[in-house]
Amino acid sequence: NNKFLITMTTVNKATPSSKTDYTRWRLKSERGRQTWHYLETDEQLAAWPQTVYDKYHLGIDTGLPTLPEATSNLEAARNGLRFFSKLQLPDGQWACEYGGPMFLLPGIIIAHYVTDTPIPDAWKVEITNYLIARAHPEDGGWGLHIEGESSVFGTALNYVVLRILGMDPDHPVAQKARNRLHQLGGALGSPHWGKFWLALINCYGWEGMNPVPPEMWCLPNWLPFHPWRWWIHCRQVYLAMSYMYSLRRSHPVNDLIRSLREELYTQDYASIQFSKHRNTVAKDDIYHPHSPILDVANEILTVWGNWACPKFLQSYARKHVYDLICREDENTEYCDLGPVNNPLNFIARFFTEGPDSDAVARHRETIKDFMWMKHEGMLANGTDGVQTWDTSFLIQAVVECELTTEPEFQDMLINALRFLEDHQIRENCPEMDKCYRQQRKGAWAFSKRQQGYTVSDCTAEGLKSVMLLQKTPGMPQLVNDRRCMDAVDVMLTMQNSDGGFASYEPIRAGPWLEHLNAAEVFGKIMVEYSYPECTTAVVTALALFRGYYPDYRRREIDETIKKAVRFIKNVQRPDGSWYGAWGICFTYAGMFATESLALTGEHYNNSDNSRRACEFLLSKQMEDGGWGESYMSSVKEEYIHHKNSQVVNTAWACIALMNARYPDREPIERGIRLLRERQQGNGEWLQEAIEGVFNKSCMISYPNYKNVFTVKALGMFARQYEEGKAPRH
Ligand code: LAN
Repeated sequence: NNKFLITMTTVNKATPSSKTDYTRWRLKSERGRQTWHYLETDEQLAAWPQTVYDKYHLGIDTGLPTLPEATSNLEAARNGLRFFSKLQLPDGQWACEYGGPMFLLPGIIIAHYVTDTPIPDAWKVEITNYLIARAHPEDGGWGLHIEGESSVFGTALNYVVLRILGMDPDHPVAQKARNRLHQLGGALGSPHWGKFWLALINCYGWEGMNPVPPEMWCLPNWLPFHPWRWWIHCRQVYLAMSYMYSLRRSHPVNDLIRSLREELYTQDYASIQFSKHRNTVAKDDIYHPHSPILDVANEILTVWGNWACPKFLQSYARKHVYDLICREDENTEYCDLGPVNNPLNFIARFFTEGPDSDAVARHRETIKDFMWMKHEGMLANGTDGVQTWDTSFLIQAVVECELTTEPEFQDMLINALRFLEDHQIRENCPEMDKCYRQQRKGAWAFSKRQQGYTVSDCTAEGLKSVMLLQKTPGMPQLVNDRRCMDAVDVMLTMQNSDGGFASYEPIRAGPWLEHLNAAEVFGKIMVEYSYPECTTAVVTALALFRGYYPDYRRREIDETIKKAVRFIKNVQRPDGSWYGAWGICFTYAGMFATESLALTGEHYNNSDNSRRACEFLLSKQMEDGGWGESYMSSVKEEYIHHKNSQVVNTAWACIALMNARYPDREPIERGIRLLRERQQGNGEWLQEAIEGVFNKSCMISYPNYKNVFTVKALGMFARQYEEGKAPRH
């Protein structure tokens, strides 16, 4: 196939594979919708030149110049921004890889397979390359996430992906992965979601899956365990899953499936009695074991589904669930909440409305938004991007550096502001109560407006960034007062009774619902929780807003802030730390929590909480002056050092100490020096260990952090500790 430059590359040291021509890949971002394109003809190539950001993400030399060596910390921050400004896309945001989880690609590829959606050849080559590059270097399997140990979930599903994409079962990579899978006991030990995907492609029996009855959506809303109260990611995944579980429809058997049925198991497929394996889960896969209550519920619901559920109720429930699936598609312009429910909804619509329906055509487009191309190949991102989130942090880093009026950064900032303006959500979902949606008019989502899901801290960071920039002389005023107030209105609907803020919605049910957590591989997935990170983002946004608009809902804002700071104090651990749910881990949460304390004037010299926070962080500083946290901190809920210091953890820890106005500059300066030493000549920082996490067990990359929080830390240090300026709080 001469479409690809077939170069023999050595991926993962051992295995030669083909590679596409990297000079032909282009990243396009239209109003936040980011997609990768492989240009096949020379005319296309001539019309669409490769940019610096394309090259950067593909690992091609960008040719960016070495900058004059920084002679001060502020100049180093400037250099960082000079570099980072080159990665901004024309629509104003900083698209980047958002990989890590290894269970997303299988859903996307299986959705293509089941719906007969062609997979572009260039994708096939590069997804294969990615999976080869990311196979466990010793045993050849895949885990829950890129840094994890091989599991049945990761290995069985990614093996299926390789086979769908055309890899021969005798290929050494396939052989090695299969051996690993068999060592782990074979695909029978897949966790619940794995069993589901395998059942869809007819490589597992539906009767071997613990039930996901759609009828639960017909229960009265006041019931404390009604699915509308679950955490949105859990509820939207199980929503679509329940529909397909109820249909029990699988892809017709063909040669590939016949072959997979033999490859995935250690026993003869025909001999497997799937109904006996509902609870068979490989021990290495289990993070959250079943509770006895869940086991009992599963037994009852199996009987219910097989024999007791009246037909009329079943078909009523299916219709109801399908209506919710369609609403989800429409409310999100077919982006859907994330990369698990997007392919699920796609398949549900395909099964129900057929291959030529409008819904299927739209899904065939939006599913592309999750794909990302990098030097290792093509992967699935954890969301349809990090657009709003990372754009907000960049703006705030520039604000901390007090460089918002610098002429050389004007275009970048105005473009970033335009992006945030464009991506503020302007309308609530139609009939939002019927689809159990949170108020969203005025909110920002994590990725883009089209996706349309309010996130408490994305709204807060978006609002802060807009307000801060719009107060800068010379900046256009794009978001008017009313729209800032709308954002505040949304946040004020979201405080929990403990004073904290959760992610997408206020808590709708108690943590006891984790007893019904059936996913096996994730912890804390059933309901919302209050998080110090989200809480800090909201209170700092409210406080900033209160400064600009002192009369708007003043009493409520004052109350909200007071209660929220109390929450932050309440969840501080005895050792002075906070557990971070979304970044790794205690350094991340420490950065936020100390900012909340600073907001109410609590610093090292006048607050016990602040002092304990500093002491905790200082006790973790490494020999070289940096901080480095292993992702095992998140898993084990205790601080675990990475073997090396990390620029991102170092920046977070330094920011935390500066938030607390830690009086001795020496330890902070050592951290700052480390950031300086690791900065490259062109202003960038290089990728180190993975930065983010969700559901305690799954890691996720935030590659922009290394270029943003470093700049912020340098700027804060320069302004506050070197120039002696008052901090913003
Ligand atoms: C994210 C990414 C962003 C993150 C922050 C804004 C950082 C956080 O402060 C609030 C929660 C949020 C929005 C978040 C929630 C869970 C997400 C969407 C993710 C970690 C990215 C991927 C993850 C999602 C659940 C992945 C799909 C997996 C399932 C278990 C359905």
